[in-house]
Amino acid sequence: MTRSTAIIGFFLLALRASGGPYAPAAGQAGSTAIAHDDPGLIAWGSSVGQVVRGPFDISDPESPLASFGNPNPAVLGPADGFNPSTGEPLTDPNRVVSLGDGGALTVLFDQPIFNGPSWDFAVFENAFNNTFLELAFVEVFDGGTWARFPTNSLTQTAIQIDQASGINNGIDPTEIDGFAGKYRAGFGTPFDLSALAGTPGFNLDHIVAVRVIDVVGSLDPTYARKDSAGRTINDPWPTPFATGGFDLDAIGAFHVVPEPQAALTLLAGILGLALRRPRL
Ligand SMILES: [Ca+2]
Ligand SMILES: [Ca+2]
Ligand SMILES: [Ca+2]
Repeated sequence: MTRSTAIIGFFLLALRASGGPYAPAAGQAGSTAIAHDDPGLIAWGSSVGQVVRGPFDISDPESPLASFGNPNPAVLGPADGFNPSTGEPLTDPNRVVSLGDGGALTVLFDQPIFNGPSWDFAVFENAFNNTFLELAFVEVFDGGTWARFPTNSLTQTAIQIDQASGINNGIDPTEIDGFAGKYRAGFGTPFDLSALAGTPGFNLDHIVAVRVIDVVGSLDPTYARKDSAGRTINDPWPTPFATGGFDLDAIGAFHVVPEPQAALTLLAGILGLALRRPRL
Protein backbone atom coordinates (compact mmCIF):
# COMPACT_ATOMS: atom_id res chain seq x y z
CA MET A 1 0.00 0.00 0.00
CA THR A 2 1.33 3.47 -0.88
CA ARG A 3 1.36 6.30 1.61
CA SER A 4 -1.40 8.12 -0.29
CA THR A 5 -3.74 5.11 -0.37
CA ALA A 6 -3.09 4.65 3.35
CA ILE A 7 -4.08 8.27 3.98
CA ILE A 8 -7.21 7.91 1.82
CA GLY A 9 -8.03 4.74 3.74
CA PHE A 10 -7.68 6.54 7.02
CA PHE A 11 -10.13 9.26 5.97
CA LEU A 12 -12.58 6.73 4.60
CA LEU A 13 -12.47 4.95 7.94
CA ALA A 14 -12.88 8.22 9.82
CA LEU A 15 -15.90 9.11 7.66
CA ARG A 16 -17.47 5.76 8.47
CA ALA A 17 -16.64 5.80 12.16
CA SER A 18 -20.30 6.10 13.06
CA GLY A 19 -20.88 2.64 11.60
CA GLY A 20 -23.68 1.07 9.63
CA PRO A 21 -27.29 0.09 10.32
CA TYR A 22 -26.81 -3.57 11.24
CA ALA A 23 -26.26 -5.33 14.57
CA PRO A 24 -22.90 -4.68 16.31
CA ALA A 25 -20.23 -7.04 17.66
CA ALA A 26 -20.85 -9.66 20.34
CA GLY A 27 -21.28 -8.11 23.76
CA GLN A 28 -22.50 -4.73 22.45
CA ALA A 29 -26.05 -3.47 22.88
CA GLY A 30 -28.24 -4.67 20.03
CA SER A 31 -25.88 -7.46 18.96
CA THR A 32 -27.54 -10.59 17.57
CA ALA A 33 -24.51 -12.77 18.37
CA ILE A 34 -25.46 -16.21 19.70
CA ALA A 35 -23.25 -17.57 22.50
CA HIS A 36 -21.98 -21.11 21.88
CA ASP A 37 -23.75 -22.28 25.05
CA ASP A 38 -27.08 -20.55 24.33
CA PRO A 39 -29.66 -22.92 25.87
CA GLY A 40 -31.96 -22.37 22.89
CA LEU A 41 -29.58 -24.31 20.62
CA ILE A 42 -31.15 -27.76 20.76
CA ALA A 43 -29.53 -29.55 17.82
CA TRP A 44 -26.25 -29.43 15.92
CA GLY A 45 -25.12 -30.59 12.50
CA SER A 46 -25.27 -34.37 12.41
CA SER A 47 -23.40 -35.31 9.23
CA VAL A 48 -21.29 -33.79 6.49
CA GLY A 49 -22.63 -33.43 2.96
CA GLN A 50 -20.69 -32.14 -0.04
CA VAL A 51 -17.32 -30.50 0.64
CA VAL A 52 -15.76 -28.38 -2.12
CA ARG A 53 -12.43 -26.86 -1.14
CA GLY A 54 -11.49 -23.57 -2.79
CA PRO A 55 -7.95 -22.54 -3.73
CA PHE A 56 -5.55 -20.64 -1.44
CA ASP A 57 -5.68 -17.83 -4.03
CA ILE A 58 -8.28 -17.88 -6.80
CA SER A 59 -6.17 -15.51 -8.93
CA ASP A 60 -3.29 -18.01 -9.08
CA PRO A 61 -3.96 -20.86 -11.51
CA GLU A 62 -1.26 -22.93 -9.76
CA SER A 63 -2.78 -22.44 -6.33
CA PRO A 64 -3.23 -25.51 -4.15
CA LEU A 65 -6.59 -26.00 -2.45
CA ALA A 66 -7.22 -25.06 1.17
CA SER A 67 -6.82 -28.27 3.14
CA PHE A 68 -7.04 -27.52 6.83
CA GLY A 69 -9.53 -29.45 8.96
CA ASN A 70 -11.30 -32.81 8.95
CA PRO A 71 -14.97 -32.07 8.14
CA ASN A 72 -16.00 -35.04 10.25
CA PRO A 73 -15.84 -34.35 13.16
CA ALA A 74 -14.77 -30.69 12.91
CA VAL A 75 -18.08 -29.12 11.78
CA LEU A 76 -20.41 -31.54 13.61
CA GLY A 77 -21.76 -31.21 17.13
CA PRO A 78 -21.52 -28.13 19.35
CA ALA A 79 -19.25 -25.17 18.56
CA ASP A 80 -15.76 -25.93 19.89
CA GLY A 81 -13.36 -23.92 17.72
CA PHE A 82 -12.19 -21.75 20.60
CA ASN A 83 -10.89 -21.90 24.15
CA PRO A 84 -13.97 -21.38 26.34
CA SER A 85 -11.97 -19.68 29.10
CA THR A 86 -10.18 -17.14 26.90
CA GLY A 87 -12.37 -16.98 23.78
CA GLU A 88 -9.23 -17.46 21.63
CA PRO A 89 -9.75 -19.50 18.46
CA LEU A 90 -8.24 -22.99 18.46
CA THR A 91 -6.44 -24.04 15.29
CA ASP A 92 -7.30 -27.71 15.59
CA PRO A 93 -8.13 -29.78 12.47
CA ASN A 94 -10.83 -31.62 14.38
CA ARG A 95 -12.58 -28.39 15.40
CA VAL A 96 -12.67 -26.18 12.27
CA VAL A 97 -12.53 -26.60 8.49
CA SER A 98 -11.06 -23.98 6.13
CA LEU A 99 -12.87 -23.54 2.83
CA GLY A 100 -10.40 -21.52 0.71
CA ASP A 101 -11.52 -18.99 -1.90
CA GLY A 102 -15.12 -19.74 -2.87
CA GLY A 103 -15.12 -23.16 -1.17
CA ALA A 104 -18.36 -24.66 0.13
CA LEU A 105 -19.41 -27.15 2.77
CA THR A 106 -22.84 -28.68 3.40
CA VAL A 107 -23.94 -29.77 6.88
CA LEU A 108 -26.91 -32.14 7.19
CA PHE A 109 -29.43 -32.30 10.04
CA ASP A 110 -31.07 -35.58 11.11
CA GLN A 111 -34.09 -33.62 12.35
CA PRO A 112 -35.21 -30.96 9.86
CA ILE A 113 -35.01 -27.32 10.97
CA PHE A 114 -38.28 -25.42 10.78
CA ASN A 115 -39.23 -21.74 10.77
CA GLY A 116 -40.13 -21.07 14.39
CA PRO A 117 -40.33 -17.72 16.17
CA SER A 118 -37.26 -15.53 15.54
CA TRP A 119 -33.89 -17.21 14.80
CA ASP A 120 -33.89 -20.78 13.51
CA PHE A 121 -30.17 -21.64 13.37
CA ALA A 122 -26.73 -20.10 13.88
CA VAL A 123 -23.40 -20.54 12.06
CA PHE A 124 -20.12 -20.39 14.03
CA GLU A 125 -16.80 -19.25 12.52
CA ASN A 126 -13.49 -18.84 14.38
CA ALA A 127 -12.59 -15.13 13.96
CA PHE A 128 -10.00 -14.01 16.53
CA ASN A 129 -11.51 -10.56 17.04
CA ASN A 130 -14.58 -8.47 16.24
CA THR A 131 -13.36 -7.00 12.95
CA PHE A 132 -11.01 -9.44 11.23
CA LEU A 133 -13.97 -11.34 9.82
CA GLU A 134 -14.16 -13.90 7.04
CA LEU A 135 -17.59 -14.13 5.49
CA ALA A 136 -19.70 -16.81 3.84
CA PHE A 137 -23.00 -16.95 2.00
CA VAL A 138 -25.55 -19.23 3.64
CA GLU A 139 -27.96 -21.45 1.72
CA VAL A 140 -30.57 -23.92 2.95
CA PHE A 141 -32.07 -27.00 1.31
CA ASP A 142 -35.68 -28.16 1.80
CA GLY A 143 -35.12 -31.53 0.14
CA GLY A 144 -35.79 -30.20 -3.35
CA THR A 145 -34.54 -26.63 -3.68
CA TRP A 146 -31.68 -24.50 -2.39
CA ALA A 147 -32.35 -20.94 -1.24
CA ARG A 148 -29.74 -18.30 -0.33
CA PHE A 149 -30.19 -15.80 2.49
CA PRO A 150 -30.16 -12.19 1.29
CA THR A 151 -26.95 -10.30 2.08
CA ASN A 152 -25.89 -6.70 2.52
CA SER A 153 -22.31 -5.44 2.50
CA LEU A 154 -21.76 -1.72 3.07
CA THR A 155 -18.01 -2.14 3.70
CA GLN A 156 -15.91 0.35 1.72
CA THR A 157 -14.59 -0.99 -1.57
CA ALA A 158 -11.79 1.54 -2.16
CA ILE A 159 -9.07 -0.47 -0.43
CA GLN A 160 -8.68 -4.23 -0.33
CA ILE A 161 -8.93 -5.67 3.17
CA ASP A 162 -5.87 -7.87 3.57
CA GLN A 163 -3.81 -9.69 6.14
CA ALA A 164 -0.99 -7.15 6.25
CA SER A 165 -2.59 -3.73 6.32
CA GLY A 166 -2.35 -2.12 9.71
CA ILE A 167 -4.72 0.70 8.88
CA ASN A 168 -7.61 -0.90 7.13
CA ASN A 169 -7.73 -4.54 8.00
CA GLY A 170 -11.22 -5.03 9.25
CA ILE A 171 -14.93 -5.28 8.65
CA ASP A 172 -17.31 -3.32 10.85
CA PRO A 173 -20.05 -5.80 11.81
CA THR A 174 -22.60 -2.97 11.67
CA GLU A 175 -21.94 -2.76 7.92
CA ILE A 176 -22.70 -6.38 7.05
CA ASP A 177 -25.86 -8.46 7.26
CA GLY A 178 -26.96 -11.90 6.14
CA PHE A 179 -23.46 -13.42 6.03
CA ALA A 180 -22.07 -16.15 8.27
CA GLY A 181 -18.86 -15.02 9.97
CA LYS A 182 -20.22 -11.73 11.37
CA TYR A 183 -19.08 -12.57 14.90
CA ARG A 184 -15.86 -13.67 16.62
CA ALA A 185 -15.07 -17.24 17.70
CA GLY A 186 -17.53 -18.67 20.19
CA PHE A 187 -20.42 -16.55 18.88
CA GLY A 188 -22.72 -17.66 16.09
CA THR A 189 -24.43 -15.58 13.43
CA PRO A 190 -28.17 -16.29 13.58
CA PHE A 191 -30.51 -16.83 10.62
CA ASP A 192 -34.29 -16.56 10.52
CA LEU A 193 -35.91 -18.63 7.77
CA SER A 194 -38.63 -15.96 7.55
CA ALA A 195 -36.09 -14.03 5.45
CA LEU A 196 -36.80 -16.58 2.71
CA ALA A 197 -40.58 -16.32 2.87
CA GLY A 198 -41.87 -15.74 -0.62
CA THR A 199 -39.31 -18.01 -2.28
CA PRO A 200 -41.64 -19.83 -4.72
CA GLY A 201 -42.35 -23.41 -3.69
CA PHE A 202 -39.79 -23.38 -0.89
CA ASN A 203 -40.67 -25.22 2.35
CA LEU A 204 -39.39 -23.14 5.27
CA ASP A 205 -40.36 -25.88 7.72
CA HIS A 206 -38.28 -28.71 6.31
CA ILE A 207 -34.64 -27.65 6.14
CA VAL A 208 -32.46 -30.75 5.95
CA ALA A 209 -29.15 -29.12 4.99
CA VAL A 210 -27.29 -25.85 5.42
CA ARG A 211 -24.47 -24.87 3.04
CA VAL A 212 -21.84 -22.19 3.67
CA ILE A 213 -19.96 -20.75 0.69
CA ASP A 214 -16.82 -18.67 1.21
CA VAL A 215 -17.08 -15.08 -0.03
CA VAL A 216 -14.08 -14.34 -2.26
CA GLY A 217 -13.23 -10.93 -0.83
CA SER A 218 -11.22 -9.70 -3.80
CA LEU A 219 -12.14 -6.26 -5.19
CA ASP A 220 -10.83 -7.33 -8.61
CA PRO A 221 -13.98 -7.56 -10.77
CA THR A 222 -12.71 -10.86 -12.21
CA TYR A 223 -13.09 -12.55 -8.83
CA ALA A 224 -15.29 -10.25 -6.76
CA ARG A 225 -18.47 -11.57 -5.15
CA LYS A 226 -21.61 -9.44 -4.86
CA ASP A 227 -24.24 -8.97 -2.19
CA SER A 228 -27.98 -9.13 -2.93
CA ALA A 229 -27.95 -5.50 -4.07
CA GLY A 230 -25.07 -6.11 -6.50
CA ARG A 231 -22.43 -4.43 -4.32
CA THR A 232 -18.90 -5.84 -4.29
CA ILE A 233 -18.07 -7.49 -0.96
CA ASN A 234 -14.74 -6.52 0.64
CA ASP A 235 -13.39 -9.33 2.81
CA PRO A 236 -9.82 -10.39 3.74
CA TRP A 237 -8.01 -11.38 0.53
CA PRO A 238 -5.78 -12.97 -0.47
CA THR A 239 -5.53 -15.58 2.28
CA PRO A 240 -2.96 -17.86 0.59
CA PHE A 241 -2.53 -20.66 3.09
CA ALA A 242 -3.98 -24.06 3.96
CA THR A 243 -6.23 -22.31 6.50
CA GLY A 244 -7.42 -19.66 4.00
CA GLY A 245 -11.03 -18.61 3.54
CA PHE A 246 -14.05 -19.06 5.76
CA ASP A 247 -13.43 -21.42 8.69
CA LEU A 248 -16.51 -23.38 9.71
CA ASP A 249 -16.74 -24.47 13.35
CA ALA A 250 -20.38 -25.58 13.78
CA ILE A 251 -24.04 -24.99 12.91
CA GLY A 252 -26.59 -25.11 15.70
CA ALA A 253 -30.39 -25.08 15.42
CA PHE A 254 -33.08 -23.49 17.59
CA HIS A 255 -36.07 -25.23 16.00
CA VAL A 256 -36.00 -28.81 14.80
CA VAL A 257 -38.85 -31.18 14.06
CA PRO A 258 -39.12 -33.60 17.04
CA GLU A 259 -37.83 -37.14 16.46
CA PRO A 260 -41.14 -39.05 16.12
CA GLN A 261 -42.51 -36.46 13.73
CA ALA A 262 -39.27 -36.56 11.73
CA ALA A 263 -39.60 -40.35 11.48
CA LEU A 264 -43.23 -40.00 10.34
CA THR A 265 -42.25 -37.40 7.75
CA LEU A 266 -39.59 -39.77 6.44
CA LEU A 267 -42.06 -42.65 6.39
CA ALA A 268 -44.62 -40.53 4.57
CA GLY A 269 -41.93 -39.59 2.03
CA ILE A 270 -41.00 -43.24 1.44
CA LEU A 271 -44.66 -44.23 1.11
CA GLY A 272 -45.24 -41.32 -1.23
CA LEU A 273 -42.40 -42.50 -3.44
CA ALA A 274 -43.61 -46.09 -3.33
CA LEU A 275 -47.17 -45.09 -4.25
CA ARG A 276 -46.19 -42.65 -6.96
CA ARG A 277 -47.28 -44.04 -10.29
CA PRO A 278 -45.07 -43.57 -13.28
CA ARG A 279 -46.37 -40.84 -15.58
CA LEU A 280 -47.66 -42.05 -18.87
CA1 LIG B 1 -37.80 -18.14 12.31
CA1 LIG C 1 -13.03 -15.42 1.78
CA1 LIG D 1 -16.26 -27.46 15.51
